[in-house]
Amino acid sequence: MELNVNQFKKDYLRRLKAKSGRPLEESTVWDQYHALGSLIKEYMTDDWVGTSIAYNKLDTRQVFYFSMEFLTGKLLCDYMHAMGVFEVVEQGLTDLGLSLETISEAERDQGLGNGGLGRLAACFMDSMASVGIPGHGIGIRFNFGLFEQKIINGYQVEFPDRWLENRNVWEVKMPDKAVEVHFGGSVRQDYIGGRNVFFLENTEVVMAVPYDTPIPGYQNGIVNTLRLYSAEAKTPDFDLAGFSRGDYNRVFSEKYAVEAISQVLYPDDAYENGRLLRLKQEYFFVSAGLQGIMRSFKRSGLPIRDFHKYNAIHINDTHPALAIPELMRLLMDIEELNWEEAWKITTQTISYTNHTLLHEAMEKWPVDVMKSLLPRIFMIIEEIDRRFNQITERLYHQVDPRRSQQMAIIGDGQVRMAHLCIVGSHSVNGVAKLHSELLATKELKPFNEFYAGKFNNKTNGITHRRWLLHSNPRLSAHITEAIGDEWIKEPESLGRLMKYHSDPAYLEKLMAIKRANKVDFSNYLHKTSGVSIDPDSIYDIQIKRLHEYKRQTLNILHIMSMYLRLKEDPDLDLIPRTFLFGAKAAPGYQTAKQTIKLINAVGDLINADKDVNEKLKVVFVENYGVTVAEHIIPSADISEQISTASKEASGTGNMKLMMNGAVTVATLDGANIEILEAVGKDNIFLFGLTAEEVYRYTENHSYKAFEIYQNNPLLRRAIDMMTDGTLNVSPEEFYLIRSALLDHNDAFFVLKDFESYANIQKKACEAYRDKKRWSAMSLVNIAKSGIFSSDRTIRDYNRDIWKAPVFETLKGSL
Ligand code: GLG
Repeated sequence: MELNVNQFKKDYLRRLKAKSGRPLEESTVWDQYHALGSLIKEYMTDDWVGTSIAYNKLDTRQVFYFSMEFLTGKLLCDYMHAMGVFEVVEQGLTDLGLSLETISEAERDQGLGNGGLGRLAACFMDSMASVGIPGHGIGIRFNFGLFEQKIINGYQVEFPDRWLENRNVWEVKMPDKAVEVHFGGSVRQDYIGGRNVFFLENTEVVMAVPYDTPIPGYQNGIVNTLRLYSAEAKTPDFDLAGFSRGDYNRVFSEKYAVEAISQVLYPDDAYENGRLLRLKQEYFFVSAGLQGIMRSFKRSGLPIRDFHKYNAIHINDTHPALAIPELMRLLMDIEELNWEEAWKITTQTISYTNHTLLHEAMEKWPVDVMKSLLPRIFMIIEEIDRRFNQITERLYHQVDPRRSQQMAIIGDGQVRMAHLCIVGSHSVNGVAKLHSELLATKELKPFNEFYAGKFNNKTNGITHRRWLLHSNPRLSAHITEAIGDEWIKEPESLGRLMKYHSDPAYLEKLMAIKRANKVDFSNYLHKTSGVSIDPDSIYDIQIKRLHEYKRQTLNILHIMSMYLRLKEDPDLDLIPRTFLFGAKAAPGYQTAKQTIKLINAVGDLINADKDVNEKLKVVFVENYGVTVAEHIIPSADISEQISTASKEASGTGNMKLMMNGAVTVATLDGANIEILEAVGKDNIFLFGLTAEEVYRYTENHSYKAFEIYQNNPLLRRAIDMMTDGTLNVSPEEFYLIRSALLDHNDAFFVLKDFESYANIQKKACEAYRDKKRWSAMSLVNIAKSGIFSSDRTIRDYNRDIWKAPVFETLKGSL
């Protein structure tokens, strides 16, 4: 948009006064933030309204991305970049004696997600708008996002994330678009006008009230919408008669029970905890979202039989799986279509992404729970299952009689949500080549054989605008100086940087930028936690959720072994290295929590020991999340992507780090494999078992972890360090970690991969010594990262699955 500094200052001062009731001199940082946010939102309003009018007017096919999680982070600076007003606003604020940096710190992270899955949804929102696809998000407006993590005495302690405490400037409440969602009750069946009709009776009614947040595309005038639903009790707020009789508890407990639905995000990543409230959350937003879509579709006057031609609904993992029976319900019970018509529309509307092969993450709901919470929905699932079984029975009963049971949606007293998603959608995709291949050839093989062509791959991506353009301004400027700014819209043109591959001046500047970013991060860390780190050491970074399969344990055991070697030989020629960890553990995941304590205990030992602390430092960065990541990633030298092969579906942190010039230490897992393909084997450090080997060891039970423990003295000493008193803790402190490795035969092959990990770490350090070589490696990583932009991912989804139109701009369509 067109905006000059003077106009901005005028607008801003007026807005600040109106919002805070105070003049500039007396305003607080929060007042300043709030005024700025609301002004930026207002600047966006014309485009926002215009976009939705244009989509309606053009009767365009639209995409709705249903996701339990949207891990958005802060929005202010992102939005200013998207609108092309960043410099003007920054200048205007400086003129007024304010600092944009300070003001943007006042914004709370929108942390409505656990990790990769939720962050992916947020990247997709940005890319859909920027690429010009009519695509919107549908989810839940949790009052509390993912918990805030504090490290107290080395332990993770969780505190509620009160992100809405001071209101949210970006959202707009839409009470007129509220819909009712029904739980419980019973189904009455009637035969009217020659057809079976179903009525839900005596249900508990919850109001789903949408809050809309604008999602601006990058300087294209397109503004899509993220719609998050909040649960409210149906008016009146409370029963006044009961209240006056003094029956406060009952009156309020009903209201709280209803509102509990959108109260908190479950803090489990890649793990299903099976709570009833969770199932309520799932149905709540899916039903509300579909009713909203249906309502506006009907307003358009288009025939209901064409629903799938105008709406593509994507479900992010199985959490929104109930979209399938719910859409069937709306089409049959409300729109009066018959089963076959409704089924055709539903399956052609819905597509599904699988994000994990871990069995503990596969959602299953007990039949009796589903039946009593959602009786009509359960009936529909049963019918889908019955019809599907009929076909598989007929096909397989002779060749493989067990197969149709294996493929059933309902089995062993449970509803298997992944099966429901596969049967009820027209596309099933994995999130990286290896993952999609394992889905099709192993985990979901019978389905892949049954549905030829339904399974496909869509390798994940990240928005290079947030993760490079905004969070690494120095590097962005250096890139633009060399190859122009086309990469912002066409990230694959980052490839042109390859011509600087052997240009000493360019590479030197690249390293100077890395150094400056490392100084920035060390200042940030010092300011936020009091810890000092040395920008001349290697920053070796593992940032992601804490999970056994991600193997933070491998990293810390290797650090312990380095410590032991250094103690023995203090003159060991090591380049000083700072190991940084950032990770939240699910509050109920004890092994993961012990790993946090272990990292901190090892850090306490090493950082205080003068024999080693010139060369080694271990830091656990508190409360890892989107904003912390934006500070760390530009400073990274080494990116640790060391999951057990076959366990990490894709990973997306790996992409963010390479894009910022970090070199990856990687197993052949998830998207690491595609990073390898992109950069070539000389620009990545590979180690460890392959997925095939992991499967083989698991299947033939030939792996013996204890033997490795016995035969590798250094590793044994590192493991024993957990219990022998070297660390300042009781011998039981790390009981679960030790027992997982030794008593339970190390399910994630930490011991098996230890030696090759230690070797590759040595190689990485040698490479780092050679500054020229390292800077060239770093450059290749940046240059080849364009394919990991979520713009590419979104274009792939749209080309193969959604098939929505792509608009360069909507200007002129009104
Ligand atoms: C999952 C997977 C990650 C993946 C992400 C996004 O575990 O490997 O990158 O989704 O597809 N639960 C997750 O974060």
